[in-house]
Amino acid sequence: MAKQKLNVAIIGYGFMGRAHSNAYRKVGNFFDLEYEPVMKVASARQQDQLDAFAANWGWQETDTDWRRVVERPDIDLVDICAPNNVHLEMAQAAAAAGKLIACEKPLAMDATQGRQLVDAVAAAGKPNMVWFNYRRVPAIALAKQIVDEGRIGRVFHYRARYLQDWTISADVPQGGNTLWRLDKSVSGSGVTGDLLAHSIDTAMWLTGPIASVAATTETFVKERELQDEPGTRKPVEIDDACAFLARFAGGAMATFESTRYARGRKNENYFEINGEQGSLAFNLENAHELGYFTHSDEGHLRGWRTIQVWDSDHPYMEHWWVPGCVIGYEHTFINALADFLAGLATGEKTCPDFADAQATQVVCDAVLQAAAERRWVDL
Ligand code: SOE
Repeated sequence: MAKQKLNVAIIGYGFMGRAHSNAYRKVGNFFDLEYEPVMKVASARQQDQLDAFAANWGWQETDTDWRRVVERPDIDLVDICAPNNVHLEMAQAAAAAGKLIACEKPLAMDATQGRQLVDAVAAAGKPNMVWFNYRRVPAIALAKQIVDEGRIGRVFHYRARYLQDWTISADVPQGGNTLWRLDKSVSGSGVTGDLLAHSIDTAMWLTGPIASVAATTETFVKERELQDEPGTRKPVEIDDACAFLARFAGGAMATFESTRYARGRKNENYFEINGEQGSLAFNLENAHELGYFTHSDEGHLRGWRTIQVWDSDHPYMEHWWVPGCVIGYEHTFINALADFLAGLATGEKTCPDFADAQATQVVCDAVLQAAAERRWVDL
């Protein structure tokens, strides 16, 4: 059957611009889909870097005016991977133009903006998604399957941590093209919106809504030079680290911790769930493994097992290589895009969409509020 072409416009060419471009290039090679993305136009502010990006990844055209791009009648899907402070205006414009939208996480700077975006896409009535790519790690998708099959039973505990170490040096500047994550006016928050948003998205996917939080945050380096204005120093306003307690609506309790000051931890995205009948454990630094303990094993055989999530029975894996050949970080974006494109054909909503991502945004806001006011915040 002839494929339906889907013209894509991407806004932004940073880390995520590359990850998403790779997904558009490869998705049709590995997934048999009704829709075929066409890499039509890339948009960003600096023409020379934009041209190099487009040539490297295969975008057909470039345009430094994102508004013109979003309004083009030949564009079907707008992919937003520009910094957080422009998600609102870009996604609002894309929704008003009736486009499909794929937006990088976090959805917005805060839950107030997130609410505006949920309303905008609801009025447009077009499918949308937010790239919480870790849901598409096969081992995390397998954890979801095991939970949904009822194998671990009632959940008592959820424990998550997301650790990195790249901002320890006080010499790392803030702002600019590459370090906007350290500038609150561009990022909205520090590790809470950037890293814990992933942990919260996964946690609520696996364990249901969060009902209340109590938190503490710290900013270890108080002042940093501006990347774009060498010699000028400004206070650092983001949360460098955040730890919070949570209670789930379903009765489970949780701890979450995140920092960019855990020397040696590059991208440790870890969680463990303890249920009445069993437990699950995952660490992104060994992304093809899922720890599983089931109390239903005979006593003398009982113990933690490591499931190597690399067989064709495992989520997503039949689309990739032969059993035993692991897939990696970039594949999570390809898997996510495949789910979105498959959903366009079946009419099934892709998760997480803007409404799901807004639920995470609301938790992030509550965490920051709880930390600022040193109290429990109910959602
Ligand atoms: C920050 O360093 C970052 O790039 C996040 O922005 C991503 O969402 C995370 O997946 C990896 O780390």
